[in-house]
Amino acid sequence: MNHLWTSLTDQDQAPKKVTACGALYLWKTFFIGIVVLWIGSASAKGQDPIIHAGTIEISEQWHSSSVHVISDNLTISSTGSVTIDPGTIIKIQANRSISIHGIWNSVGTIEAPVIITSIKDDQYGGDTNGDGASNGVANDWGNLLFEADALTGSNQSTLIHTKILYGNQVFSRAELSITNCEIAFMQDNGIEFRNTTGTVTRPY
Ligand SMILES: [Ca+2]
Repeated sequence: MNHLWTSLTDQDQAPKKVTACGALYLWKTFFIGIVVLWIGSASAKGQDPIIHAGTIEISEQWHSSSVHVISDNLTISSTGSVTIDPGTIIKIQANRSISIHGIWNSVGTIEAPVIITSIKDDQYGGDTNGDGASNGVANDWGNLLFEADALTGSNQSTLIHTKILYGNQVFSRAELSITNCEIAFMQDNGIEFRNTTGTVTRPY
């Protein structure tokens, strides 16, 4: 009978307590891990943007792990190509524009659209401009311009599941394919094609 009362040292009894504590410890670790990941993600999207300006002459892929800020006018040269991952947020400073001579592929999904918006738009990616709560308004930024010498045919630029908000307009002199996109709160025509053909498919 004595061995029943010395169970703290009994190898047959102790593991049950250890297992219970271990499960609790694992759950707490898991929960803390989730919180750390959430804070880390919020920080990455709110305070560590990737800055773009000037001319891009090579192929780049922009990922959704950081907000991308267009701090000054941006040109994609005839040799340049930018491919944008689903869920990527791009914020454009006041009066700045993006001009595309090469390729601009904005490839969102219905679950994770690409967002192209104003630096003041805190709805996406948090308070990137660091001024507290702020909202975008039409004409905050300039134009998304697809220039006449932009690549055509199978290399033409595409906008898929992309939201374009609070600029002046999307203006295209080149072939351009737009599928399942939302272009809203723009100052001028939301989108204008001039001397070219464009394809707009299945708008929201
Ligand atoms: Ca703000």
